[in-house]
Amino acid sequence: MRRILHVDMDAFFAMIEQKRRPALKGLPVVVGGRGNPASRGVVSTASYEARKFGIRSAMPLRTAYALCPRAVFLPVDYETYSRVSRRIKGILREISPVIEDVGIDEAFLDISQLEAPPEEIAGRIKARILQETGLTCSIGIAPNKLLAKMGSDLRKPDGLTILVREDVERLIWPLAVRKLHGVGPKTEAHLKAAGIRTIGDLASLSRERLINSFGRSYGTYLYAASRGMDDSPVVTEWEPRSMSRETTFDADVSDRETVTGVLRDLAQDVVSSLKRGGYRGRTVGVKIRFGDFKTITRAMTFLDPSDSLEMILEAALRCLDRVDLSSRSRVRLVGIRVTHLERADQESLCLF
Ligand code: TTP
Ligand code: MG
Repeated sequence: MRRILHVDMDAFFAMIEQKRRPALKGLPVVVGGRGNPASRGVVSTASYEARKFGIRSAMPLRTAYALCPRAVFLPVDYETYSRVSRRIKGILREISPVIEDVGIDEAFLDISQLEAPPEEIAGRIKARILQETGLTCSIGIAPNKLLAKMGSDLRKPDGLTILVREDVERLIWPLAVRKLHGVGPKTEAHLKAAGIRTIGDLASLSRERLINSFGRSYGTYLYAASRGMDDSPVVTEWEPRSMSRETTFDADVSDRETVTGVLRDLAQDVVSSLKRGGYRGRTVGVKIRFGDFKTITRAMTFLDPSDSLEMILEAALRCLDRVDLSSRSRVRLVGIRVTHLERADQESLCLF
């Protein structure tokens, strides 16, 4: 059975602001737009204190102000939040490389292959995020993504919910249909008209009835999802397709020595990047741009992917040999590109 973990940060933007301005701790904080409640814009995040006044994400700032005039309104500082987000994803990646990044403050991890018990893994994640960012998160662990995400939402903030199949009836069925991933306001209204309010109500409908009302694909989805069934995989990040480096000379050059020397440095750089990411490349290409902007590329492919500086440099120099440097104007730019990348650990990633 798979073990999937979903992490979702608590009141993400607001907590970051409260962390860096300790005077805001315990106060209603609203992050949104340019932070001016009299201007247009909507609430991105409301701190838990602000939520007590009924303030919610996506609400106009003006409405939020009407609900709680003494709340502290702050502009969205996306750059800082993204930086914190990257730091958190870095921590998660260390726990399991099988990670699906689903938003600025959430991610799925497949922890099926880890030996430690789920409580311990969750505890480790919470402790490291708190230690490195000062923030709390909520975690759900379940046999699939659907239930893991619902789990992380069940006990916020700083929650941990471990769900097994048998919990679906007791913990998931009483929830409003809207809490089911993929059920939007339209479906909710449609179901409500038929007297279907909870996920349990939905699960009482036959597959045929759901397919009749919602079509084969969505109907089948609702049938499975209302029973807590989901076999969608954790999709790891997109892999880079290539790694490249290039240099434009201050003044165009004509001698082969200089071009070769620069190509050597660029190859060294690109090989360091490959090694850092754990990649090997199958194809090496060289780009030469002349003073008249005419650009020539040459490439060569290995039998087996490589991250060896020696092999990649040699391939680059052989590509360079196939460029006639004497016939044209002087060289303006030289570049190297390694493509058809493969990752050393890719095989093991494909196993689950
Ligand atoms: P959420 O995880 O939905 O919300 P949250 O982290 O603020 O609060 P919770 O404790 O309930 O998880 O969204 C994460 C961030 O994404 C949120 O801090 C701000 C941003 N966001 C918006 O900008 N607009 C929106 O409508 C929502 C829902 C989120
Ligand atoms: Mg969140």
